[in-house]
This record gives sequence, structure tokens and C-alpha cells, in this order.
Amino acid sequence: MTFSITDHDPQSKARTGTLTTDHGPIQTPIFMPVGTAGTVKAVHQRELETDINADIILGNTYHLYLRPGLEVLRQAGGLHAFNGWRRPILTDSGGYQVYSLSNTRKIKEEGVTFKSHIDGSSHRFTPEGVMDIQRTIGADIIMAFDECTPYPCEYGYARQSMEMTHRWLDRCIDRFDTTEGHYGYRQTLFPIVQGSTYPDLRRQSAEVIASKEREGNAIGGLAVGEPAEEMYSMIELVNGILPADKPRYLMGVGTPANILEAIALGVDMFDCVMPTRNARHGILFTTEGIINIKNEKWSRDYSPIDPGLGGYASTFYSKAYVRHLFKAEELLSGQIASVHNLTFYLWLVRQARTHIAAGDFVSWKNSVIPQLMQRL
Ligand code: PRF
Repeated sequence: MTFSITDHDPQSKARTGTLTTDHGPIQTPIFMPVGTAGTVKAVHQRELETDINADIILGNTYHLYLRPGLEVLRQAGGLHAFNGWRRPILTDSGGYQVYSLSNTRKIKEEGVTFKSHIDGSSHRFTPEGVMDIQRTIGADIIMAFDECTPYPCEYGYARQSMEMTHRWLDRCIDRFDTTEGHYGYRQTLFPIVQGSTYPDLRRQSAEVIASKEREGNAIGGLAVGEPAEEMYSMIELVNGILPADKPRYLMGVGTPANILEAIALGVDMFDCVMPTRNARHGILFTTEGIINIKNEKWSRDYSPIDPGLGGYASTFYSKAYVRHLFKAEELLSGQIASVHNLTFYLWLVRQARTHIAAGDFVSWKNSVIPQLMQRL
């Protein structure tokens, strides 16, 4: 994998670049649609490629391991062959999902034991096991096994947890570097910075992660309920330590405003369920602001969802029609809304890239955030 930086914004830490994998290039800053169970919910692969034009999507180790399971994925030839997505895939390591989804979980030095949210069966994830699973899923970018601490988190717990995440990282690296991919293309492992909202822990973690000299690095443990300003100050601190010539991935973020602010701090990659999950609840992001399409006020608005955006779903269907689909609980409602919201998120990062290249990213960001975040 190679990462080359194309432009630097003169007024901020924002940059544009290209991350090249064996499944093709990723233009950064990038938003990665979340495809938890091998599908970006309610969206066809063809729509992802053409209308939304996503460079990369996410999958989750936790879900794919439980269902369909590793045998099915291995025999298919990996997740790309299984779901027909030909561009890059990143998989999260499962740690975060175990904490948020499974019924009971015990975290120990060896790993995490948990019960499946599907059938209650018992399983154990270890750093080594999670590397093997992600080898079998076959993502281009795989994530280290970590513990994401909740917010707020007592200092002592945050420190112990971070130290265990660092020991787990060494075990991940040992396993990853002594194994090979199954399907003939290269995979790369990103480590994850933790440390809750404590500056000294964040600094220490970023130094440990930087010292591993992997091809890219991630920031975890944020967007878990802390004030946005606290998140931004942690990102700024960590990005001052992580190598500038490697991609930086902020996990699970976020709102359009969060993404633009983090880009200004030097973050290159994002993922979040927000566009797709909100879409299924009728919350639409548009270039004019945020719409609850179920609201009565849209019942006779025959204008397109977002004429400013381009893209099929956003320009073809009217607000009144999509509102009707939601009120009638038609399946098409979630599909149109999901394609639209993802088109918006990919438009947002494309705009960011254009303005970074033009050298006016900060003034554009500051002028556009109030508009994008206003509730219509
Ligand atoms: N760790 C992992 N995945 C994540 C996170 C994390 O800390 C977050 C935190 N926002 C989202 N997804 N492995």
C-alpha cells in the first residue's frame, strides 16, 4: 500500500492524498460507508460504485465471523468475491462491536469472551484470532484489536486499558507479520490510538503507535459521548505525534461538521453509521441543512431531495414522494434515503478535497458548517 500526499491546505493541517491498494486507489480525505454484515444496508454495490462513487467500504469482523462465518467466506474467496464489491474494503477488528453489541463480555489479558447477540453462543476474540479472521475475510486494510473505553472513564481504568491495547497490538503485529493473505493481494494492518480524554495518555499512546511504523494509523476511543471540543483537542494532540506522511483514520466519526473539523486537523479517513442509520429513520442530510422527511411540512414539496448535490436519488425523487414512502413504510424509502445520504457524505469529502487543493479550505469549511448543520 502506498500513500502520497498531493496538496496541503495553507491555513490548516488539511491535506489531500491518494492511498493505493491492490483493489484500487482511495482519494483522501475519504468517507467510508459502513457495510457491517457485508452489505451497506439498503444499498446495492452498483449504486455504491456509480451513484455514490465510494472508494472504499467497511466490514465488521464481529458480524461476519458470527454470520455467515469464516468457512463460507473462505470458500467464496473472501468478502470481495462473496459480495461483489471490487474496490477496497476495511474491516474493524471486532473489539468495539463486542463491547457495544454482545450480551455478556469479559475482558482479560488473553482476549475477550462474549456471547453472540444472534443466538447467545459463547466465543472468544484474541489479538491473534482477530488477525486470522481478518486475513480470512480478506479486507485490504485490517484493524488492530483494541479496547475502546467508554466516556467518561476513570483515569486508572483508561491507563490500564490503553496499556493492554498496546500489548494486544504487539500480539497483532506478531501474528500479522508472520502470516499471509489467502487470496493473492496484499493486506495492511492499522494500529489504533486509545487513551480516553487524558492528554498524557493520548500522547503516550500516539508515541507507541507511531513507533510501530505501520502503513497507516487510527484514532479510536473518541465520539463516545465527550464534548466535540474535547474530541478536537485530542485529535490535534495525537495528529501532532502520528507521522504526517501516513494516512490517519478517525474511527466512527461523525457529523458533517465533525468530519470537516477533523479534516482541518489532518485526518484522512472516516467511517460512521450516521448517514445510513439516519436515512432509515427519515433524517436526510442536504446541502441546505438537515431534514426530517416524515415531517408534515414536506407533504406537498415536489422539489427534489437535494438539487444541489447531483446524483440520481437526490435529484430524481421529490421530498413529497419520499415522505409518502416513509409514511407508508415502503421499503423504497430506506433505499432512496440511504443512497441520498451517502451521496451527500461522499460529496462532502469531495468538496473538502477540492477546497484543500484550491487553498481555501478553512474559509469554505467555516461558511458551510452552519448551513449543513441547520435543521430545516
Ligand atoms: N475502536 C475500534 N473501532 C471503533 C472505535 C474504537 O475505538 C470507535 C470509537 N469511536 C469506533 N469504531 N476498533
